[in-house]
Amino acid sequence: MTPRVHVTGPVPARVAAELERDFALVDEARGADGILSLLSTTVDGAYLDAAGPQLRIVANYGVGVDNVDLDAAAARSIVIANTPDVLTRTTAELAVSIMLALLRRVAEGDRMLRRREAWRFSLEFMLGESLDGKTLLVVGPGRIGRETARLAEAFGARPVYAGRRDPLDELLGEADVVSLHCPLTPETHHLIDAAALARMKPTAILVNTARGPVVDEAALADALRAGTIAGAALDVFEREPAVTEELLTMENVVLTPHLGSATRRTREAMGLLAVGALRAVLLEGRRPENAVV
Ligand code: 8YV
Repeated sequence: MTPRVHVTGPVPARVAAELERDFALVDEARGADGILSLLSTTVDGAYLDAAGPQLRIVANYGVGVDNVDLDAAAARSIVIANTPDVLTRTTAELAVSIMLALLRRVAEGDRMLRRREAWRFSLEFMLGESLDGKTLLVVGPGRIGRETARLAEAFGARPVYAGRRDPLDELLGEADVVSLHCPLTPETHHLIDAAALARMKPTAILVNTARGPVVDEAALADALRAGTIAGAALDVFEREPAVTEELLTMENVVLTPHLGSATRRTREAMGLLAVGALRAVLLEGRRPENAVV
């Protein structure tokens, strides 16, 4: 019998075509043998139980698996797969893009022109900061963090790294740019809180392309208002799709709507990787290379 697969949201046409080739697509999780989940779907024990005991794999359309209860999946012998590697450079590129947009006031300048404000060229007008010579603290030196460091080095930044065993507190005080690349776990929830922000230099900026809840967004708004830090570039938010209202009013804040992996090529590659995991488990009876559980 053709395995039944449920997809929790719209996927690129090419990915849908691949799914249709090998699987019977079903409208609900209940009764599915495999699930292709988007990050907006919470896959917890209750969700897995509602799907039923025939469920064998959940392929998550993303590298982050914080929307999935891995222990609950392991307890039920359900394979969980993710989509690493294919989005590494794309996401690092976005991190450096919003970093530069903030430092060089790209978004601020764009907003000013769109307001049709009077302006004229002058030597002191809208001066920014170069990434050249800056100390870049990469929090979470995994694939995306290291690639972000590599790209930033091309602009003259000096990367330093904070992993699970590194003294984040000290490093925060040295950095000009703090860029977050850690997964969201109970340990990293609100890793950047009021105390962490207070350790940063008043001239430093925070960049987040990881997960919103790694930052205490209310504390960040307070820190930006008080001048505790100089700015923030955010692609992810604590209560997505909501954005803390005050951040929307601040000129020293660059905001993008979770675009880290958002190129057609990358989104297709992620989808094909997820389909490959579904095929491995449901058609070939083997564990996929990109299994995390
Ligand atoms: C995706 C992401 O856009 O991979 C991740 O962890 O956050 C993004 O690349 C998202 O997961 C799509 O569902």
